[in-house]
Amino acid sequence: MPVTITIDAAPYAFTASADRLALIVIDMQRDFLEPGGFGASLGNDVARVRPSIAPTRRLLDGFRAAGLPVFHTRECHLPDLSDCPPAKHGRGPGPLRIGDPGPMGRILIRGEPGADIIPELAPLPGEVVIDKPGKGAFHATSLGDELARRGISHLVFAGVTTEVCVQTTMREANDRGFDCLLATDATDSYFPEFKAATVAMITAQAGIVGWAAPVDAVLAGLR
Ligand code: TIU
Repeated sequence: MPVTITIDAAPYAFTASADRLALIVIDMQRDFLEPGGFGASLGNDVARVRPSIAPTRRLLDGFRAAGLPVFHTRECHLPDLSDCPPAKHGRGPGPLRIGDPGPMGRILIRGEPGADIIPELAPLPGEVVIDKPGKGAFHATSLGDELARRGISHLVFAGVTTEVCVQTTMREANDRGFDCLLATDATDSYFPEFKAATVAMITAQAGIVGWAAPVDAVLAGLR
């Protein structure tokens, strides 16, 4: 019989069968967390999202130690930008746009140094890495199939930014029938007030989108 994992969470306890639970780390890439990348090109202060790195590492270590599956995503585009809608390409203050050369290679392009996951959180062999052209990780990717193939029904989320790619993916997952929990200190926004609002809005209305809990509570549940 698989073990049932119980996590002390808001708005109430999150429970999952251990053989159906996975961690998804969203877009912890140099392009969002280091100067000179996509996040900075949009006018953001990347220092604001770096506090989530250490808690995300602890969460990763906990899932790895428990033998539970880990998925990573990267927001990035094909070198010819064929998967980047003109509406997305045209957004932002400039002068650097998606595909332009920057200090970490071409901005938000697959295979460039900026699109890499930061070294502190590098995927291990066997962990699935999903390259995604959108904010949501289910849109135009194999994520849904990869999760279905493993019988995953419950997801713990970490990553950046809380209200953009993390929340979009949680909402996609929620509509696809997954129970989702956001690890509150393993996610950050360039706008602290947006992070706080996201945590509040996903857990309001009896968990209309899902659950939220700090990394310590998630790790206590895995033990
Ligand atoms: N700009 C911003 O807050 N986020 C993104 O563009 N992508 C992700 O959240 N990964």
